[in-house]
Amino acid sequence: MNVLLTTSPAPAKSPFFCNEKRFPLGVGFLLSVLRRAGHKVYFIDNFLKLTRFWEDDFLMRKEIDFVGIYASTICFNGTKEIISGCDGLRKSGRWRGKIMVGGPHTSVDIESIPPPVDFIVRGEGEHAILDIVEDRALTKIVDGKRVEKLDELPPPAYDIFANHQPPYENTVECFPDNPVFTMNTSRGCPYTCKFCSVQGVWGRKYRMFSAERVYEDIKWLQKDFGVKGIYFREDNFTASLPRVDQFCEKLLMDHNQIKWLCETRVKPLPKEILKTMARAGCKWLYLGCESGSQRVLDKIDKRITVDDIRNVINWCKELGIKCYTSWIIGTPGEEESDRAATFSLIDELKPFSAGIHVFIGLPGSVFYHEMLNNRQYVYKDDLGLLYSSDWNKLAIRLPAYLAEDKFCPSQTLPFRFYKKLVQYALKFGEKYPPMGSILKKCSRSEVITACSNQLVKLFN
Ligand code: B12
Ligand code: SF4
Repeated sequence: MNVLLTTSPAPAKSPFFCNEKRFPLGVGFLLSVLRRAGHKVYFIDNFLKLTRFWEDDFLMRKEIDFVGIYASTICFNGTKEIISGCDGLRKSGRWRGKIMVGGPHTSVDIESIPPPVDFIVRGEGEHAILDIVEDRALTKIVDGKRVEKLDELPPPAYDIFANHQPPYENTVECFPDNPVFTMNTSRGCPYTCKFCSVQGVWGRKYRMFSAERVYEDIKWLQKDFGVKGIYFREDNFTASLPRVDQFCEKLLMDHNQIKWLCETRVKPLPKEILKTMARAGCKWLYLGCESGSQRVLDKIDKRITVDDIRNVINWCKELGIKCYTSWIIGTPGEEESDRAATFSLIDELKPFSAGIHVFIGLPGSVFYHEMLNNRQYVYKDDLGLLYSSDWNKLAIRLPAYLAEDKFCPSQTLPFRFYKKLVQYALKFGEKYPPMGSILKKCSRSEVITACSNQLVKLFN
């Protein structure tokens, strides 16, 4: 079969940062399993660059049998546009193929998928996509069977991504050399942080590629693609400490040791393992710290203490690992004193970088369902995202959400800027009514101009 896999274009404006353009590795796994089974694959990354392939003769020219679309909640309006474009071609009799949709959005809001879609895959796609393409799928909704032994999967189609035009982002701030490739080596997360939608998408069972396999893939990426660094772009790279230890052991014996960074929690992350990670080439950690208030950490079910945060950041400083720390303000039940504790902890610890994010209810998270059931929100947008009454007041992100330019202040904010920005945002936010009323009372363009002008002034 001829299969086109494609991602959905990013919205023009979003409260989420949509300018990081890295490999869509999940789609990469699907491309690889399809190729391994003998199908011909095509790939168009609309998230990277919008290509309105349904408006020309691409599907007919390539005799595409299936179009498979990666859908995320944030880009879902773009997904709908692709579906309607492909369905339009079918209705006009020009194309006869089938449409399938997968990705995180199908797991959290299946009802939103429009009727012209022939197959909707919830969860993992590797088994499901073969069942669909090889005519074994019996129902429209296919519950993707989990891949229990991830080592049995081929690596994602890095060849397609590495040679892609336009190119993907392949640098990270902390390494002088590039290319830096992303890897995704685990699925699921055993924790239940209430703001996080990962359990809604992946479940709590943690599955992973073995340390040996991760190491082998890195050697291959170094050899075939000249890769200089690896960014483990996944929810919880260190959830299995024995695997981290085995992986580091392999790297320690390697004369061509790769530099790497990963995303993780502060607990469990003992100093001993951090020492080993630093020796094995770990340069940077992206840490979900979330709050400096123990009351909030408990409320969001983070299962860490403020001292855990303190320890890890201080140890990393000693060991030469830079910390990008991520914080959330405005979670349900948070008070002014909790936020003050967060800002003062950031002030005390002075991490390399602090990204401060204003809470938005994401489908699939525990808070989302609580907010919906208790009507604890002032605004629900067209994607179903929930905004609490605090959102506007705390809207550090408001300028990014509304501004026309690319400036997104809460993303990887260098420490020297954060304090000024927070003070400013709190002051500025109070001048405006909550989000719901902004949308009703002001024209968007007025707010856009106000926000972007004032921020530009602040930074100049
Ligand atoms: C790496 C990453 C990125 C990368 C790459 C994105 C990508 N498309 O893979 C970049 C930096 C570009 C990115 C950007 C964003 N991301 Co991101 N990202 C991730 C992360 C950490 C890992 C993605 C991954 O590799 N997963 C592993 C692979 C195996 O899974 P997968 O990609 O979902 O694909 C599997 C299945 O979904 C399915 N499948 C996928 N597509 C299709 C298509 C068909 C036809 C079929 C049959 C099956 C199928 O099969 C695949 C293989 O099993 C996830 C968290 C997570 N655990 O997934 C968040 C995640 C996907 N991101 C998220 C968000 C919100 C964003 C952004 C809005 C940025 C932001 N500010 O947060 C943008 C939007 C990007 C987009 N294209 O939609 C959310 C999405 C939530 C939602 N409900 O949609 C997630 C789930 C994290 C979270 N907070 O919950 N992200
Ligand atoms: S925030 Fe991180 S640790 Fe918590 S549930 Fe989500 S992925 Fe797991």
